[in-house]
Amino acid sequence: MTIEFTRDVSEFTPGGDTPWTRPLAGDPADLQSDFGHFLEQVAVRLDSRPDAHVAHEALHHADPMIREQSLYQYVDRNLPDAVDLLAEAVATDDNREVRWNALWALEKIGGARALEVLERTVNDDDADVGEWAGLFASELTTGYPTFDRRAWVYDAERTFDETIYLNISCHVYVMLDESGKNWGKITLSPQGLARSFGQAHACPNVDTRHNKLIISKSLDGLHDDGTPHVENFLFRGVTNMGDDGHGSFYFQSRGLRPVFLSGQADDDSLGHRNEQVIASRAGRWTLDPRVRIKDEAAIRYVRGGVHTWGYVNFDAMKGSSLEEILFPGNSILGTLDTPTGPLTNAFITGTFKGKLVDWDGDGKVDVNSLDIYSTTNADVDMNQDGVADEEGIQYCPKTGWHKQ
Ligand SMILES: [Ca+2]
Ligand SMILES: [Ca+2]
Repeated sequence: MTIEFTRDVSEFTPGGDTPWTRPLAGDPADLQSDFGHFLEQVAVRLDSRPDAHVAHEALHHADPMIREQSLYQYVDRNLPDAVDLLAEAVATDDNREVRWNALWALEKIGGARALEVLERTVNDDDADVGEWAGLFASELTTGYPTFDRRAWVYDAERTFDETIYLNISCHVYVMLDESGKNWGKITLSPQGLARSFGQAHACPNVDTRHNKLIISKSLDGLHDDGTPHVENFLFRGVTNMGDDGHGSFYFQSRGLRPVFLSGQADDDSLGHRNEQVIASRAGRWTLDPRVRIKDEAAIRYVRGGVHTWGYVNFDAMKGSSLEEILFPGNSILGTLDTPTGPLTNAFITGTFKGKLVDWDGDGKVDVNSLDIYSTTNADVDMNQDGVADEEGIQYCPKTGWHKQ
């Protein structure tokens, strides 16, 4: 079908490399307003390893983070045998996080072959790997998660009713120059992101969870004394409980934190500026009526999307290998609407999934056993006694950023 216009409209039609590729699909304002999708069309992958090298490292690299990164890189390249590579990692890797994040990558690919691998892993020897497999298979076929029926353990003495370990998978689109035309892409698997940004935990308390949530991030390997680097975020928002047992939520966070001009956490060599950094998160959690906290059902699982901005010191990364780039603290969150906004050069967009896990291998799901260095107001609390180390300080105070 050709539409004939009576006047020349060429000046209004899109040009360049991104033509409208879905005729009759609907309104482009609905379908093409995702900034990440625009960047995806122009960005070049900064991981330049040959495909065969990526596949080899996915199965054989000594560092589980690099194995997982390689799996996610392979998937991002849309290679036809990605399902087979993921299936082999699920079957052979000895790191449980690599295995369950490989299962998640299979869910992202979708389709009958991926579903078959998920379904055959449901009764895995590692109950959490098996539960993830069943959960992803259920989501692929129904949109809803399923859970197994293990016993569970809850510690009433801890600050948070639940400590949910978040697997976050994201793409980081880095502006390569001032032209606005050239973007690079770094795909981060959950362990890759945790290595550089820190491991995130969602920490709901039953009585406040519909409107308030602490996300606490801890990063190992950054401090010489072995203590973790901690960043906490106080999110507030709303939760829709219209679908029984499932809460869909939208939360925002704004907190004072240092933007280190080095682009690296706790590296004050180039100075820092203290800014209100914002973030938002939206998604859905699911209750398990079997797991009870204070007479309420526990959140057994959460999933959602996240996008934020960051500052990557790209000059320091040029010519570096993956191992050299993904070191603790080598990327920080930034924000657009502040005096340091012009430094912000990386759009971070991704998804997260977290469920309750048996961390100590006793066969019981651990509801709130993970160490979380935060008060219920997101202040840093390194001795986990519920009292802020310094009132109002949500970001690791080790550098003294809050006093300068
Ligand atoms: Ca346990
Ligand atoms: Ca304390």
